[in-house]
Amino acid sequence: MRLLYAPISPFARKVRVLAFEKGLFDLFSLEIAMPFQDETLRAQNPLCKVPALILEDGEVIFDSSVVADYVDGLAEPRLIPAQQPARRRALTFEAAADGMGDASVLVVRERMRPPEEHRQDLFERQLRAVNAALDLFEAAVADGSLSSDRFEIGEIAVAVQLAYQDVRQVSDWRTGRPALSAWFEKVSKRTSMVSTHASVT
Ligand SMILES: N[C@@H](CCC(=O)N[C@@H](CS)C(=O)NCC(=O)O)C(=O)O
Repeated sequence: MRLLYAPISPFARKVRVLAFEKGLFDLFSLEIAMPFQDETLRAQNPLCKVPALILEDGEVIFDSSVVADYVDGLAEPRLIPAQQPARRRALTFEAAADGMGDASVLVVRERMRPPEEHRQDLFERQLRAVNAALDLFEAAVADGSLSSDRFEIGEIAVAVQLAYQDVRQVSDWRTGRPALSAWFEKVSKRTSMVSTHASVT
């Protein structure tokens, strides 16, 4: 299987971390694709986004939650819980983390635009989404619904998006969020996180 990814993409990293945690990392041949520079990716994924997974028979699957679900089904232990309510709670954390990532990518792109083209209203709306998601995660760590004793899809999705906040300096997310900061400190030491870390050069 070929996993098209970008080194700093948090969405692609979610899949890489999940595969690593399941011991399936070696199943993938990793291929870098740069969605904003390389339109050839569109032949695989019409949205021209990473990650995209190309199966042995040429079938292509995306987006990251679909790829994660496919990879999770390949072997035990399942990191997407099968039973409710654990399943819906984990998937809701994944959705909140992915949505925070979508908003963060827009914040980063908006900052790259010349000041005269800046859309302050759009920018602030995305930052409100980022901050509200971060507040949700802070509360979830504090009440134990995000755990450092397990590292399932919800935890993985949140961890990779927090790392992206740092890599792209999207927000000063640690301020006022002590539980989330301590949680991230702990989970980012996992081998799956360390070995998939990438920085902007
Ligand atoms: N919802 C998608 C989001 C993926 C995504 O936005 N990936 C970024 C890289 S971090 C990308 O490829 N962006 C290209 C674009 O937006 O045109 C998923 O979960 O896979």
